[in-house]
Amino acid sequence: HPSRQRKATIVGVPMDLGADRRGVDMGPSVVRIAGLSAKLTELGYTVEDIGNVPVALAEMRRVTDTDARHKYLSEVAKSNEILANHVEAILEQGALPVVLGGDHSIAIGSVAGIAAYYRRRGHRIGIIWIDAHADINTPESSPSGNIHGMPLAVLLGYGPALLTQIGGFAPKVRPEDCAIIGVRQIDDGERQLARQLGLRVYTMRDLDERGMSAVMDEALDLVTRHTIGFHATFDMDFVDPYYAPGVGTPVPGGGTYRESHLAMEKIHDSGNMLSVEMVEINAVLDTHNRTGELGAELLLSALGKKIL
Ligand code: 4U7
Ligand code: MN
Ligand code: MN
Ligand code: MN
Repeated sequence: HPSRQRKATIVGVPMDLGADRRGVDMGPSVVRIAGLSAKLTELGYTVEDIGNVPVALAEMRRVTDTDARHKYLSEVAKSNEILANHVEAILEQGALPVVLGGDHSIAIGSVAGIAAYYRRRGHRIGIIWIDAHADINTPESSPSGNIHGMPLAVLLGYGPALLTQIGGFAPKVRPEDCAIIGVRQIDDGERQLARQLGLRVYTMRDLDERGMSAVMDEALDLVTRHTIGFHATFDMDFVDPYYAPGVGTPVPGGGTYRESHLAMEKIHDSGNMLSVEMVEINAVLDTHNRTGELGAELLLSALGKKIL
């Protein structure tokens, strides 16, 4: 199975055009500085870091695309196209993609690459989406116009064609192959679309009542039932701001340090993870790279690091 891969390739995406808060563009740096590559080597991986995908700078941008319903749409689309091609190439080389964001709009490119690769081989893929938010806004429902609140909708086929059609096909994933874990902030339009699609959304209340272990068992079963495996995307704002202060859209009442690791440990142990992504770490809002270090450690858990 592809997840038994011992080759890992890191790709960074210093994307902040999908979010309001600047500083999330330094996410790839802070996770690298935390020693991700060396620690992966220690775990037994052959590691390659191919550097960062180019991203336009908000300050340099010529203001041509001023539509406030989907800010920086063409720039976000461009970087995601490049990312999708890199991710597909990493899979073709027999390595496991480790994607470092950047804001969550980069999941559009990561999943486009993975979906394209496996579609060619006749497989569906699933997604485990760990996040305080559901990220299923459309330009019509979004209260902010920020694309980092829309990536899951885009991957399900809803939103601007410039994004949904990356790779030349849509949707990238079916609602029944997705699970969202940790939600505690959802907009009206998102709630409506989630219900309409029958999307499996595990809220913080589900985690409180059933525990992370039971929720992950169910979610992992769901996303692998009809698929070859899943992409794991971890939005650092899932974690309670007490442990992860360096995020752009903090929401109180999040996952603990150990719940976050347990989720990643179970993802690894499922044996079905196809690729992994860490997003929304904001270096400007962080203290002593506490959140960057946690991001690197969580990735290591997803890649097989064990206490014993
Ligand atoms: B993240 C929000 F309105 N829903 O769309 C929006 F609350 O990738 C937040 O999960 C989106 O961090 C958060 O702007 C996106 C808002
Ligand atoms: Mn998110
Ligand atoms: Mn979020
Ligand atoms: Mn956020």
